[in-house]
Amino acid sequence: MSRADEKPPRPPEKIRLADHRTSLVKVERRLLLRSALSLGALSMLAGCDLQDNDSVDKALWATSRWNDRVQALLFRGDKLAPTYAASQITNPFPFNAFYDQASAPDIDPADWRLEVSGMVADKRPWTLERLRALPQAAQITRHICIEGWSAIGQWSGVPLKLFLQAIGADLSARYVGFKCADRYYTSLDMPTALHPQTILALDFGKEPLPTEYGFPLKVRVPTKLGFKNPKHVAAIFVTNQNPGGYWEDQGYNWFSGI
Ligand SMILES: Nc1nc2c(c(=O)[nH]1)N[C@H]1C(S)=C(S)[C@@H](COP(=O)(O)O)O[C@H]1N2
Ligand SMILES: [Mo]
Repeated sequence: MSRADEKPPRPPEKIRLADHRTSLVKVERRLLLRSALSLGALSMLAGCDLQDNDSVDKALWATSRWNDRVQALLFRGDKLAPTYAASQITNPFPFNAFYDQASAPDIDPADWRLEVSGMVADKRPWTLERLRALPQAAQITRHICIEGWSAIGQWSGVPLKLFLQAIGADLSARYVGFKCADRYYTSLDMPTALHPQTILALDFGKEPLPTEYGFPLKVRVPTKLGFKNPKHVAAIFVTNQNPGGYWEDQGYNWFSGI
C-alpha cells in the first residue's frame, strides 16, 4: 500500500468533518483489500473499528476514483449477493434517510407515476398498475448501510433489466439515474442495473412498501451499499453522463459495491 505515503488532496471542509467519512473509507479499504469477500462478510467487518482514522484511510479517500475503476474491474456479471432464509429476516427493520422517519414523503398511489427519460425509446410514464402487471422477482438479501449496520429483508418487484428492455433503453449507455420524491438521487453503472438481483421493489415482505421504507417504489440493489438503494423513486433516466448521487456528491465512493 505505497500510496499511503502520499499526501492526499484535502476534501472539502464539510466532508472532512462529516461522521460518515470514516466509515466510508473503512468500507472502501475493505472493498479494495478484500474484494473477494461478499458484502455480507464486509458488514461483519464493518462493525468493529469504524471509529478509527488513519493515514491509509486518508490515502484511500484521495484515491476514491481509482478504487471505482478497480472495483469495476472486479465486478463480474454473474456475481450474486448472498440470499437468506425467511427466518433470518430482521424485525423490526431499521429505518434510515437524511431526515427522520416521520418526515418520509406521503405519496398518493393514484397520482404517482414513474417518469422515464434519457436514452430510451418509450418515455411514457408508468402507473403502479402497469408495473405490477410485469413479471416480479423476490429476494431475501442483506442491506448494508455505510454507517455500520446491516439488516436482512425481503423485497419483490420488477427486475430492472426487464424494465429497461420494456422501455427500449439503450443498454450500451453507461449509467442509469434515479430521482426520488424526497430530493434524494443516486445512480448505477449499467452492468449493475442489468444485474439479475437489481429490482424495482414494490413489496417489502409480502406487503406493498410501507411509507418509510420507500413507498411506492424502491430500487433494491443487494450488490451495493444501502445509499445506492433509492426509496420513493419518481424518475428513472438512462445517460452517458454520471449522474452522481446525494451522498456520492458529498464524497462517498460512487461505485460502493461489487
Ligand atoms: N429517497 C431516499 N432513498 C434512500 C435514502 C434517503 O434518504 N432517501 N437513504 C439511503 C440510505 S443511506 C439507506 S441506509 C437506505 C435505508 O433504507 P431503509 O429505511 O429501508 O432501511 O435508504 C437509502 N435510500
Ligand atoms: Mo445508508
